[in-house]
Amino acid sequence: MFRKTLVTAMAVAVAFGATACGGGDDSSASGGSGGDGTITMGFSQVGAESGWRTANTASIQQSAEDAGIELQFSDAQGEQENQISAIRSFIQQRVDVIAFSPVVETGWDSVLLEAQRAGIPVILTDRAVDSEDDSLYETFLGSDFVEEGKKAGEWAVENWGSQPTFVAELQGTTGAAPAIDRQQGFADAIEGTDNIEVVASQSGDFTRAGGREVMEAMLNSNPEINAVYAHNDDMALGAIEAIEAAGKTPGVDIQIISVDAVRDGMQALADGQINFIVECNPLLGDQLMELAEQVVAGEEVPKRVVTEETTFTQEQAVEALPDRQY
Ligand code: GZL
Repeated sequence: MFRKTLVTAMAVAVAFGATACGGGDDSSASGGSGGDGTITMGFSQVGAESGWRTANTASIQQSAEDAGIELQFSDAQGEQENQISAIRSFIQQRVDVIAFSPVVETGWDSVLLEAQRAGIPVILTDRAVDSEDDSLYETFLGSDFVEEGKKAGEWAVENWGSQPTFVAELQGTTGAAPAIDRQQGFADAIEGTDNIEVVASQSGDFTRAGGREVMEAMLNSNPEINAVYAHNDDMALGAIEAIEAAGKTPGVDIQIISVDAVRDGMQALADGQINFIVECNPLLGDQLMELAEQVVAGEEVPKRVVTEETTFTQEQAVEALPDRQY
């Protein structure tokens, strides 16, 4: 009897020890920092919905290679449940660190708690979560989307505020931090400018097709529209197609403000089809890998790392285009 109890107790101790080791401390586990000290990162990406996302993915993959970090990359195709499954898989693989861009703000606490209990640190990149408990992640690396919306609104007040302006707002993905915050920042900035009114506001899901479809519908039901605020360049480019199909000249009959400053957007800006773009920097890879190394080494990191970004007028786009990295 005693022998059986002892064997059982030892089995439990070994099992507990393996679990308590958490992310990659146990070099004998699959995944995780093996004996050679290579860091393994599990990354769950939103999808491939826009030019910005393509540039962001390329930056992360290249930076992981440059840093010698083993990247387990998962494309969620825009579905939150795919991201949650990927994070659970990373936990099972006992990676050293998990990073992801949450497709929407809500619904993350449970899976982030699982990562915390497994001892695996999490880095939020690009988009934020609405968790009350910020111990569930080490840091957020990305843009200040409210500030981006504010920059767009301030340009609108400056350039549209002197005449009656009826704005069609093309929102990003419903529930996504950039969509919520860019709408808020723009609304705050135009508040009190009587001449500017958002007469229609709907999600185009950050895609070119979505921007075109929503713009077509808006023009049919709001013929007075003479301005567009698009939460990203891909939707602005789709709106341009709809505006031209309606026999109007984008950038002239209907002025456009957009966000991102990816190459296709900058080209439309330089060509006069878009009037102003607020930059949103997708090149987060290097900073992400530096943060991952610090976090895995147990170093303190800032809770929020906001990226540098600027704005472009049509003249500035002509100047900047030749040197754009994305
Ligand atoms: C912003 C990012 C947004 C971009 C869109 O950081 O999450 O998602 O503005 C992309 O182009 O689809």
